[in-house]
Amino acid sequence: MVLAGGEGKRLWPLTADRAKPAVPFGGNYRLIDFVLSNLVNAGFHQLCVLTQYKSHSLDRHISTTWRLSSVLGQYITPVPAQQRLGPRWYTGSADAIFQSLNLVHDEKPDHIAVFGADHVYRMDAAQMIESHVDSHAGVTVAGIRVPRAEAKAFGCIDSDASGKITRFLEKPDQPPHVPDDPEVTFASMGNYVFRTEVLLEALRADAADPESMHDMGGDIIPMLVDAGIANVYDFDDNAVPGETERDRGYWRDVGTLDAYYDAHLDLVSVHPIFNLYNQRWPIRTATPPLPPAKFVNSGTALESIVGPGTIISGATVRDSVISADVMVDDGALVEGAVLLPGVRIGKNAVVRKAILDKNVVVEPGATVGVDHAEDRGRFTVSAGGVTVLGKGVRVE
Ligand code: ADQ
Repeated sequence: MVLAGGEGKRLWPLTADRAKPAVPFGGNYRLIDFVLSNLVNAGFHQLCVLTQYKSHSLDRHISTTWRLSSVLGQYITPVPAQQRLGPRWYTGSADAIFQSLNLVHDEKPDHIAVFGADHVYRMDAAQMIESHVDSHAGVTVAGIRVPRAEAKAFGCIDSDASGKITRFLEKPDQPPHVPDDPEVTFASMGNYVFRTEVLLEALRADAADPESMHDMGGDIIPMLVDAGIANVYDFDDNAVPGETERDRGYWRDVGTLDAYYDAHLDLVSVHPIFNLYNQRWPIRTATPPLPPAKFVNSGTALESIVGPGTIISGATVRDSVISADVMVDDGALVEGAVLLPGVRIGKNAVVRKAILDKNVVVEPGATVGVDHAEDRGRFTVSAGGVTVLGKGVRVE
């Protein structure tokens, strides 16, 4: 089960019109393509994607891009909130699963993997599931070492030498650190594998608890840690075919505009720390039927990714991720920018350190990311100084 109902408030305005897992990423992809690739490449072909918030583009993307063969018993199905247990939306990620248990009863699996949909990474999910089955744990939580300064946003894990989780703190103000480094915290990646009966029992207990927020990380995992049946799977142990020394262990929660922007810059350096070109573990998606990118009138793009259908005419593009069907016109300068499909940059316009959502038009001579004070009055500017324009905005 893939949890894809997140609202992604901190990614506003990119989530004004779509669920967070549907946010475009890396020129060609949407965020959900990463987790689905990690599961499908690992051989798991029966996946339910639980959706809720503004799910239209997510549903469309899954239905059109991720169709598998029903003849072979393979499916990737978006499952919207069905209100089977009463007239209410999912109240939290645990409630999303609780309300969708009919899917589990249909399949009768021994184990259920519950993965988040908001992350950029490569992971062979089969290795985690194998470790879970071998250990006989009730639940196995994927864990990764993160800078302690960032750990407030995560579930924080203490574990013993056998891998048993001894303490789990969801988003604590004072994150604990690993024994050998005060600057590092062992954090939950939001990916879990459960023995089915353990998950069912935990969800029932959670549903009956009036104090619960019905959250996987906040309620279900702490309950199973208290019961002494939770293990951690160390992401350091995961090896993916074709990975390089540099991109091994890469994992980013792109929950904020700055994290989303930085993860894009991770793609465009000469030796990227996340390598999209590893065809032994492809990140799968469908691209629209567009012609190849074209560079005319001495237009250039350096340290950049450029999508199909894009034309760079007499313009300079640097350190940027340019999606499909973008037009950058003569004399324009685009530096450190993430341009989503359909963006138009007019003659002599300047765009710096910015994210431009679909179909944004920057008119000839206009600027974005040049005068921060002016930008703050007109657009969203992130804490890290990235100017962000929502879908279809026209910059005069
Ligand atoms: P968060 O990412 O803050 O922390 P949450 O917002 O619940 O937790 O998102 C987890 C996943 O569930 C996301 O893929 C999201 O799209 C989805 N989701 C959220 N609400 C949903 C709903 N109502 N219906 C369906 N899907 C929903 C979690 C864990 C932490 C862990 C981090 C890692 O709680 O312990 O450290 O993920 O990023």
